[in-house]
Amino acid sequence: MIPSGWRSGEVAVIGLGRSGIAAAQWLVRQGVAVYGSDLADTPVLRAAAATLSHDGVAVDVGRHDLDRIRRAVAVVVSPGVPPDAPALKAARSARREIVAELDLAVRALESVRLVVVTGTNGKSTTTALIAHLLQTAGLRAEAAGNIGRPLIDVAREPTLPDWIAVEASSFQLHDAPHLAPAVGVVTNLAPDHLDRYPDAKAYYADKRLLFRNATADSVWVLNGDDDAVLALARGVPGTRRHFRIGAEADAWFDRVGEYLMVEDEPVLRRDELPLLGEHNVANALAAALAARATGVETSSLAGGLRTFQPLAHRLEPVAETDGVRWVNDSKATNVTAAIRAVQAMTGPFILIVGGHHKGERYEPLAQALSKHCRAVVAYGAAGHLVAPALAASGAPVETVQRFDEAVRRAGELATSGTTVLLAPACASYDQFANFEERGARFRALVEERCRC
Ligand code: UMA
Repeated sequence: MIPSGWRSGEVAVIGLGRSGIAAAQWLVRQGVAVYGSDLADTPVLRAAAATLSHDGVAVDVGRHDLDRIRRAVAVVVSPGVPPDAPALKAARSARREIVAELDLAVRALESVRLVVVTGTNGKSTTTALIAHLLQTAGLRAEAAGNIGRPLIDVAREPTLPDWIAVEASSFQLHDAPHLAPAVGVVTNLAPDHLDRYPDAKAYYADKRLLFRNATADSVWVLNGDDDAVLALARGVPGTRRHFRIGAEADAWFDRVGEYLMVEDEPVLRRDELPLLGEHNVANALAAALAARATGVETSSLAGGLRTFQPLAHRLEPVAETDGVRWVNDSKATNVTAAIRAVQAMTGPFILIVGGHHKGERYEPLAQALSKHCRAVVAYGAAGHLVAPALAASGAPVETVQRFDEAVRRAGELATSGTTVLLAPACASYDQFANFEERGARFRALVEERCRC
């Protein structure tokens, strides 16, 4: 569980977001002395600091005490803290062990089997769907990790589940040396987070850490249509299961018969899967194979797939006003995800893009804009970069500064029968704390329109 050396001094927790808070609280409950710190100083962090102090954690907000971090017996890092952050440089220079909150959790949850999902897009939906399929089959299963609930939170429950579907980001995989999934899933790979990685190769290298403890007993569920995924898993021990769209595989989508096929059996008609877009069919197939690898019978898959509720902020239909459908894909924080969202549009739509630029090029999104795209509204810090790139598609493009203005303008442009799609292709940080806050604002603005 906790390395014995950790009790001989103080463990430093870097970053006091959800992961840092949960990790610090778990450690103090185990009788470990904890120093938690966060470089930012906001009212939310101050409130968190007060709670942590009350729990017995020594806390700093607005600074990291680098000497104290150098003296720590170990360092637990939040995913949002980049490896070159001064706090981590200090820890490294003092040869301190640095682990992710995810790694701490893995050690605490030794008895629980893990299905770990990584990839660039579709991780959260696939993770939630795996947990749902396992629960529907009567297994005690939960979803945690990058999906929003720190994994260490699960360790605090009085009764542990049998299985956890864990969404793991590249940031988390970077510092998780003990992670050893029974089943691992890679949904797809495309360049992302280029504001943190020097190039896509470095980003993929962190993704490959999913396999670091692979054995002959491991099962890997891989996207058979994605060469980068297949290359990532090359040479890794274990059993490989593939999912594909339109071509036969262990699980595949029969486009002609419109059926989701698992191990040669038709398990579900496409129109029974309550998710928009073909990429979500791929996610469902991945989840079905992962569930099979945990022992779920094929006969119980259909019930689970049919009853799954789309996650908030992921191609989530929010409302319909005056014949205009509003779809929230605030989680489409990179170009590939935004392309998937526009490809899921089968009729006329207005696209809202923009936010915090992460270093990607937007031309591929322009190429993916179909004839259905009636207009684009680009907003925020990235607006002036996105707008010219998308104008090349021939669709009319308008640029505004504030997010609220973008939603209002999209509403003015939309006529009956049109969808307003929020698929920003950018992070939210220029105007929001995270993509959830942006999606919630979108919903609130749409609901205000409904009341008018
Ligand atoms: N900070 C420092 N010092 C530094 C740099 C940052 O103290 O030098 C602080 C920041 O001020 C911040 C904290 O460190 O307060 C970082 O927190 P965090 O961003 O890791 O926040 P958490 O609330 O712990 O959220 C993290 C994940 N966030 C990121 O990876 C950026 C959440 O994923 C995840 O749900 C949560 O842990 C629980 O596991 C979000 C995300 O955007 C959804 N993930 C990326 C993605 O999906 O694309 C990877």
